Amino acid sequence: MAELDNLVLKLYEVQAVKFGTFKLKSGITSPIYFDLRVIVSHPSLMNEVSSVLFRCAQEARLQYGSVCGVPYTALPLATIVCSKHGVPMLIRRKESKDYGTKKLVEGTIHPGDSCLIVEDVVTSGSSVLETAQVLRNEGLKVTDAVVLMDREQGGAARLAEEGIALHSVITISKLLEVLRAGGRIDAAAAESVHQFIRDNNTFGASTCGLSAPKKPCKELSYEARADLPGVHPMAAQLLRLMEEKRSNLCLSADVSRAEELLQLAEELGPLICVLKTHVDILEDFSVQVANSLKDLAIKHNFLIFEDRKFADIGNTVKHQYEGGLYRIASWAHMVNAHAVPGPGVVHGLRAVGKALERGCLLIAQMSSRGSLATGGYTQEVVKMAEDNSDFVFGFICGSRISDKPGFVHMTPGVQLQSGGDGMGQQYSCPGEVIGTKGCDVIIVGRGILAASDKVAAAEEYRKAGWEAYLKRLS
Ligand code: S5P
Repeated sequence: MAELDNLVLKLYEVQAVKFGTFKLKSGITSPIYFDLRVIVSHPSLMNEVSSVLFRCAQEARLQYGSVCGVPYTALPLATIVCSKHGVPMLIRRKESKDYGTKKLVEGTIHPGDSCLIVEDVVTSGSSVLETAQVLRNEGLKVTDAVVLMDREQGGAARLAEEGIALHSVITISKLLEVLRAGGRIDAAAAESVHQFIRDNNTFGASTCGLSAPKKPCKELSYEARADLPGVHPMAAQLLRLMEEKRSNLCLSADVSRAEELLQLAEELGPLICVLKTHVDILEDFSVQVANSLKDLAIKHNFLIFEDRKFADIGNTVKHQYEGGLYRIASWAHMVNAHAVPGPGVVHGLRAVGKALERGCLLIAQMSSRGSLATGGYTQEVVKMAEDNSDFVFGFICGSRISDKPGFVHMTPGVQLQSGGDGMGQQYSCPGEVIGTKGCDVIIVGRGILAASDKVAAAEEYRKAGWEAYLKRLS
């Protein structure tokens, strides 16, 4: 115990932990700040931290075939652990190389082996999860992570929900206790940090408490997510209206005549959160049709999503979005884009849509058999969304691919019975998409359009999607 106390004091001495007023990346002001990066300048401290991390894994009797440090701070720590104890190491790249093999993980991968994750500080658990996801995509098992400092803000619960046990060397409560006893901070500073931790739990504040819970905490409701700071206005609006209408159903209104489209919007509007169009399927599109659709969106409180899947260079998509016959930007609240062209596609769309308060979804995965949008590609799409989160507010995907609560996950390929359509489309049921896969919105086309009573079918999907969401919350 004394050894750990000593380590805490040393971390304080080298300013790896600081007290004051700090503006975090999220915009929140924090009374405490960790910067474990500084320890690379203190070799003996590096060795000490690596030793306690290794011991933590030993004490938990963890079995693993390799170790991977979360880039970048934990990378040298993992290196020391592996070098000292003869454990094979894997390196996760943050960005895949633009050339060559495009590997996201360097080192020899033995699919099926367990890989232990090493991290310096855990707050929400998102960095550990990102690394775990990349390793899991390579076929590795990830069940445990060791961390020097658990900020006790919900990370352990979030990770537990994803099947990862978090083993921490020090908790923030312990750190405060030691610094207080050692006279480094006063009671007021300690209390303000305690208060901050209580107020900023990233994962179901009420049930998490101050210490890492054994059971996963409740996940955030759509409404709670809408209220989080920094959430894109389009995501906030959508999440709020979903809660209001008790609907996470998006109707894919893939019809060929405007009259049919408007009739669907009128009759099914009250049951849906989003109406998705492919206006280039319409035989008789006109600006008047778009205006009528806009009126119905206001009347029934839903958002319009033109599923154009932009996939060209920025300058071209800018014109496709703004002009031509369809003038999509003038009536669609949201559009989607493939990430294939690189970030330019988002920049082109943003040049038109940002001022109009529009939003964009990136296609990270597809429901069709043999889709190439998997693994490293999907990871890169998530990164592109994070880098452009002033315009991108979510994904078209088949499972939850980002744990950032501001991103909305919308999933096509949904019917009450799983199966396919003989042309590559693959269907999952609402319970699986919302409950098991953790997505937010089900996109349903033929499941509703082919029914003789479309209103009754839409209500059935709405209910199934909503009940799966409520179950997930509980
Ligand atoms: O991966 C995808 C992405 C999309 S947006 N798979 C899809 O099926 N979609 C769209 O969702 C597709 O273009 C269609 O409009 C809708 C699914 O329709 P359904 O009739 O198969 O439910």
